[in-house]
Amino acid sequence: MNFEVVTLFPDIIRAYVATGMVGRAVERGLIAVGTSDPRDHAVDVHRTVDDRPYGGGPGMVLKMEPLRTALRAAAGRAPAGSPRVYLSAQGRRFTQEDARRWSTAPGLVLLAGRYEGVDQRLLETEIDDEVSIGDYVLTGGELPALVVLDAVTRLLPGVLGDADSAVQESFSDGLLDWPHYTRPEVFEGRAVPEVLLGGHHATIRRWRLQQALLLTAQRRPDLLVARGLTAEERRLLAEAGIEAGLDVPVRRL
Ligand code: 9D3
Repeated sequence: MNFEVVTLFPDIIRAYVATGMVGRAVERGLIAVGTSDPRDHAVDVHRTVDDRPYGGGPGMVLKMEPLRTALRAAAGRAPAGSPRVYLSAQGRRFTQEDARRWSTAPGLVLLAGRYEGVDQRLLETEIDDEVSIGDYVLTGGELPALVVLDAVTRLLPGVLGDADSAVQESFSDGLLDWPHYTRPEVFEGRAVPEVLLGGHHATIRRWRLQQALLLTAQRRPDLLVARGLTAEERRLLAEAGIEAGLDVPVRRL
């Protein structure tokens, strides 16, 4: 899959995609990541990419021309039919469902905004979708573009190992993860839960599911409502003193 990122700070993108699991995906030819810098497409001597907002007020707005040229250069390197996505604080929330959908696209063109944003006419004529990664204020769209790239990349065939891919299919799908432990068995007086030392598979499985359910009920009850609970899961929660209300529907597998 070919990602093209339009950004005034291509170094941020290059640094991240050289590293870790995404870096491996690049090395193995599973993804390619290009960047396109509007500054390289500015035509005046100062290489101007921004200008003052019509109507006044603070901040600057990314200008039509260098941005459109950079975006079209990026889109031209991506396969036909690659969605063009603008990362912006005004966008709808990016979700795992978007990651899944975009993981089957031929490519993805990501536009990272800076300053107060981009000229509205560019969004109307050149952009297919506009997403935010959450309700906090960042300085630009580069980190969000990397968040999208990262979430999409790990879904591509061959990127995750078999073990990780299998985990995605497991019974705890839609829940927060259970707690993890590794050696030593006791660290500064804190012991690993006894149940994990026994090697009793069914018991461990049950305990992990119960832990995942408890944590999800405490921190993300919205996930439980969205997912529903089987009779066994409801029992595991009740055993730990949490009665899931009628607002948590019955889960049908
Ligand atoms: C007047 C309000 N503006 C500044 C405080 C709005 C504003 C402009 C530019 C707010 C943030 C930004 C820069 N952020 C992004 O480009 C961005 C973003 C974010 O800030 N939070 C979550 N997701 C995203 S995606 C792009």
